[in-house]
Amino acid sequence: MVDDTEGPGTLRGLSACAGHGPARLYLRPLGLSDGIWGPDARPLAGGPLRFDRAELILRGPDGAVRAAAQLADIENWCRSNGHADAHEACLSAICAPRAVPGRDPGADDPPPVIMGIINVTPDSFSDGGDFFEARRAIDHGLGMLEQGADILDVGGESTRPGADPVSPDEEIGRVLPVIEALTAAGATVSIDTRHASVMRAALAAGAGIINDVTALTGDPDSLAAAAESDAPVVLMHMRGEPRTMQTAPDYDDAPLDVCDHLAGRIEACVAAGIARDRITVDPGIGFGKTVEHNTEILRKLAVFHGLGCPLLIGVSRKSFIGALSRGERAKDRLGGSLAAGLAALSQGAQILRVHDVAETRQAMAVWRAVTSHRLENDAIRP
Ligand code: 7PJ
Repeated sequence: MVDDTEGPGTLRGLSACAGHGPARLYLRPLGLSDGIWGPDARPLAGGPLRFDRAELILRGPDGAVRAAAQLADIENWCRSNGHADAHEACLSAICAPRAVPGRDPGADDPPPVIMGIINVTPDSFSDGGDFFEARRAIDHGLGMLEQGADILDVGGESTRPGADPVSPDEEIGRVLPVIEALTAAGATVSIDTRHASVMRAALAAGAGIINDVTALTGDPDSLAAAAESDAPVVLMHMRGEPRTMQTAPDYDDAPLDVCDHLAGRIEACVAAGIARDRITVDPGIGFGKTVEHNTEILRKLAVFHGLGCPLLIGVSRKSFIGALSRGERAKDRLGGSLAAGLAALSQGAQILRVHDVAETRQAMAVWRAVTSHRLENDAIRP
């Protein structure tokens, strides 16, 4: 067995230790760039990022074995070792174009989608009552639209670690006026909830996307509520539930365990009548994960493209940023939020969920200008 704490090995090394019992196959695209051309280059999610190398991971009952190699060599190895079908299924899922919520399907140079966060939860500094909360949330949302948000994510229940749940009726009372006003202003709104009754009320009020941190497991009626609509659904991974999720979270392999969980939730959704092309996945940074789990998931994020769905990432102001730096408070974590967000985009994440829309737009514009090779390569490409 290759010790996978030592990083990827070679395909030859893999042959020596693979093949003991059934294994699940993953491919993690390496070296993603829009400047890669040539016969072996494959597009990520239809492009413009491409890759010609990957890490092949086989995980069986005894653990995982890994090798980094050129795509053609990986394909040949899989054919000779009984993994041809799994390899073809995973590579096709990674490469297939996909509809991304909040993005114009006709765009040929699609920028990543920015989802602006609107929390309609009581603020300890405010005693102005519900209308004041709603007015403030609406103004905040209109401001984010102006700054370039593509989606506004409205939530009425705090899911921060240790938070107490609120009743669905109270949640509906908080979010409905905000959703109505923002959709009337032309915004694409997602509803951040784990309650079926809130999903139904929000969709009826104009919300166009369901965002559920429990991946439709938080309420026995959620799968039905999503299935009876035709809205895109964001399935986020969470280990445990908000009140207890940060108590000693444990994984065999955080990225792969989260990937397997999301694959299971995609199948449950499809079985419940939610079409696969309506689903977006999210590894749930900060939800039942240590700092090491969060950073490993972000480092290896490209493995999630094998699920065949758009990838949404929420890192904005999360506590791992303070933990990696100087313990800054949430409002002082913009720099780390931008760094983690851009790292996710460079691995092909399609949607970023952020508090600071203007700053994210600016960072993204500069990042695209200095990392994109498209114009240059159009001139020299074979
Ligand atoms: C996320 C979310 C996230 C998705 C929250 C916070 C906590 N929904 N809702 N992904 N986080 N899809 O913003 O710190 O990461 S609430």
